[in-house]
Amino acid sequence: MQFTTATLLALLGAASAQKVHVVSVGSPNGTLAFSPDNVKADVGDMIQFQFRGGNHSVAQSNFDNPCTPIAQTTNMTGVFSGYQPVAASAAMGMIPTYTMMVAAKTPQWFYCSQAKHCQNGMVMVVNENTAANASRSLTAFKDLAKAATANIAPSTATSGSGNSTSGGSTGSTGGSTSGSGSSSGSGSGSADASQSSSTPGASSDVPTAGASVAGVSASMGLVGIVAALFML
Ligand SMILES: [Cu+2]
Repeated sequence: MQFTTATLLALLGAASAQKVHVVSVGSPNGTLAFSPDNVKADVGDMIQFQFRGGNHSVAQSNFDNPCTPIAQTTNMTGVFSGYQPVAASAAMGMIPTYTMMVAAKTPQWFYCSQAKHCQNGMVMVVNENTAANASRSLTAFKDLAKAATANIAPSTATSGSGNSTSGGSTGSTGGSTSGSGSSSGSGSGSADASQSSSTPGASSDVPTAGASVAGVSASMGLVGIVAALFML
């Protein structure tokens, strides 16, 4: 799987000025944070979440409803890495990762759906834009999160367990670059499905919404392509 990851990154690197932004999720000593938690990224850049310790997730909300899957408040499916438990002793090359493509310059808000991690500040933003709206800062988002009455996990997406790069097999079945995004979200709704699968068929062409979902399936598609290359 490292091989796949390396190849994927090489492929992406070759595809122009795309950057990969690494975000650490948690740490071996139990930090409840994304680091960095405020990322500026261009459309087409990748964000690779590296799960460093504990049992965390990356889920997408909107600004106004932190700690709540974005699918519950909009018609977006949103991003969900599933839970990624990591032993504190895990070697660096063995940690799970989850990679998504940035599909918009507009602010995108994320949280960890584990326990009260979201309320405790385990949240982050991609492309904060306080110039457009000073009240929509990461600080303000953390304050809102602190007051959230519940921390809700999205229903498990197809990329749910394990490493999204090795999840390429899943991706290659669903993830075409046409970006319907339906590969995530409509998933199996396993044990922790505190969300009724209220994804109302989030069909593709929602402006920013569909866009970031499309980003995910596009990246999964790429992984699929990489996997396919290995089959040759
Ligand atoms: Cu967490």
